[in-house]
Amino acid sequence: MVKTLPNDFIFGGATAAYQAEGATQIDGKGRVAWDSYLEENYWYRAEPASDFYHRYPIDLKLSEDFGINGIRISIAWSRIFPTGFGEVNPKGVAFYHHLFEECHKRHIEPFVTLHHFDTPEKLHKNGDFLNRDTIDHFVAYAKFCFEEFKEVNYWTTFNEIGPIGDGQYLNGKFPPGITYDLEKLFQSHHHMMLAHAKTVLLYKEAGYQGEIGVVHALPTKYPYNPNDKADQRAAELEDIIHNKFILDATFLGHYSKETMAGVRHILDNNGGHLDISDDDITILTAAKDSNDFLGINYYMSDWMSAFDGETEIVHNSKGNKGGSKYQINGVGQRRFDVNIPRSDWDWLIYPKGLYDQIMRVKRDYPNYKKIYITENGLGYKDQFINQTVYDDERIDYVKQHLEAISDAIKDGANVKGYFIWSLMDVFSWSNGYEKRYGLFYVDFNTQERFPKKSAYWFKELAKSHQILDASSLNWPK
Ligand code: BGP
Repeated sequence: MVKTLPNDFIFGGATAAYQAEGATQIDGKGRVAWDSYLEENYWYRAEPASDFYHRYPIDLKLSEDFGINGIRISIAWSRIFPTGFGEVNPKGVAFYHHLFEECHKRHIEPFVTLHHFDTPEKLHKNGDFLNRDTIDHFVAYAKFCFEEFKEVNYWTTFNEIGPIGDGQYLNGKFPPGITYDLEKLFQSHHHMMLAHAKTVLLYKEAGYQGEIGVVHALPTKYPYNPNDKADQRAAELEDIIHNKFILDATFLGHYSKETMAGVRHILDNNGGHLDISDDDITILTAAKDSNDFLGINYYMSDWMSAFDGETEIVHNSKGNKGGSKYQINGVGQRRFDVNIPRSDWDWLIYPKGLYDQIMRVKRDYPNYKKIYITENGLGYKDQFINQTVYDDERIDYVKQHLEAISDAIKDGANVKGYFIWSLMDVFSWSNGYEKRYGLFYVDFNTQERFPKKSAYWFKELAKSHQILDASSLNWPK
């Protein structure tokens, strides 16, 4: 039987300022840590990206034409406050007013993220979110945006506090490129969660009419051998690092006994000590019931076995299947010898993991209110043929994940929308322009857009709310 999605469901596309806008050095934008980091470590740059800074009217027109009624956009902090605080840059403010106006003109609801990986360079150099001053600067920036952009109805504080910490302090693929430092990882998670909680409190206390939430990436973690106690523990510990620590902070307002026991075990093995004060917990507790929604980004699951050897993480950034390695002393090792399809970048494709993750939030954090799937999609080396991309693999990936969402809704979860990553092709933080996700193909030389087969499929989906096969699609190519 064909599965369906509710009438009021949002069919959205997701973007992020740094990956989409380009225009990094104009109109008063301040530098971000990524500007030099890409130059020093990668083969691509944030220019031209998808030139969204100039071409957003085209992308929004296409979105409307293809049935999309929601868009995730992030504000580049350093367009508003070039150094992270102090003087406001009026051109940055004007740009976002125009962008939001165009969204509404096209009947596309903007879901606006305040921070999507792009801390201003000056704050980054001062320790980024390891420095508690950054929390205050973030809250001040958020306050400015709430006052200024009254046309925004949906705010997200942070995109993916988990992967930011991973990239910065665990696998070292994000600036400042530190590896295997689990103390910094948890401390940064904690400070970002504090910044989130303070911002939510401020928003609610000021009585703004819109909604506010946070977006977490929640990859589901399973034991490699489900009957092996040590593998079960490895999955639990991995889950604490990537999911449970930040979910606890969001919805419990403290870190549960099991979470803290896991964190202590991880830090005993890897060194480190956390600074979490009673005052911090008071703030988290005060905010825990004020999240209007949780955004879940879900791409993959992992299978874990116990591991006590030397920590080593190898990132497969070029899409050479089989190139990844991930093992943390006293935590576990990711296993790839499982019978699960995987992408060229070694992401294990498991739609049931999304169902399980949604149901876990419903079960363990019953004060979650509602969920949007704020990112999901397939990174692929698209072939551009006949002015389009025959991306049946992507359609199949999205279809299976939407079916998992439909099942979760049937089983009582309150999921209100789905934003495909990504709306149009953008570059990938640590994998460049070759890893494409978009509904709209972008020729990065000319910046022309071409709807892929998946865009036509998504249009049908948004119209009918039925999750159909790619083969049933009637499309012009
Ligand atoms: C999420 C980010 C996005 C996007 C996506 C795909 O972590 O929020 O910005 O990049 O993942 O990941 P990647 O680009 O690494 O393939």
